Amino acid sequence: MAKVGIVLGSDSDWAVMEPGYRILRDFGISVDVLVASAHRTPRAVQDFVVSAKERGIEVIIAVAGAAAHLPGTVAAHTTLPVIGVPVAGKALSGMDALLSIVQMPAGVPVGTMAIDGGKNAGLYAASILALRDEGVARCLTDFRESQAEAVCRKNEVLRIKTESEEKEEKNAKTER
Ligand code: RP5
Repeated sequence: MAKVGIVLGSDSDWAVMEPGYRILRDFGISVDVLVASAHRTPRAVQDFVVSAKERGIEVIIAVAGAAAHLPGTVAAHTTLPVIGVPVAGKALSGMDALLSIVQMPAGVPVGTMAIDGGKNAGLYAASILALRDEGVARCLTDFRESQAEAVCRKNEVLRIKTESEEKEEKNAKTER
């Protein structure tokens, strides 16, 4: 079974990552979740990451706010693909975390998502797994199709609304 690891710098980061976790579970992907901080519990981070491959994990998502060194630290301990999710903190609205994660020096990459981009992190991890897992690939295609259908429905609702507004305007003018 396809498997992803999620490391959260704090339990307060869960709200950002939960939509991505849901995507992974909906696609039938198993997920190991750990709350562990690069500065508060560095040994726990290391233990989780070093043993990840042998536990079947193929991609790791690391979620952190503020001076977010967690994704880089995770990447330092593994050659598995690491996806970093910057979390919007109070002081700098996530810019601090974004720059900490995205500006990895050459040699140890972290694929960086948008600030609070937990849902895309789940989808991106799924797309990596989809390279070798047909079931995940099918789920991803279905997800894209239903997303496109939802856009079409919204477009139709807006078209009807704007056309009827124009019609009302025309009728009002001819009545004057
Ligand atoms: C970071 O500090 C965490 O990733 C979190 O985003 C932020 C605040 O952590 P808490 O004070 O809520 O535990 O390490």
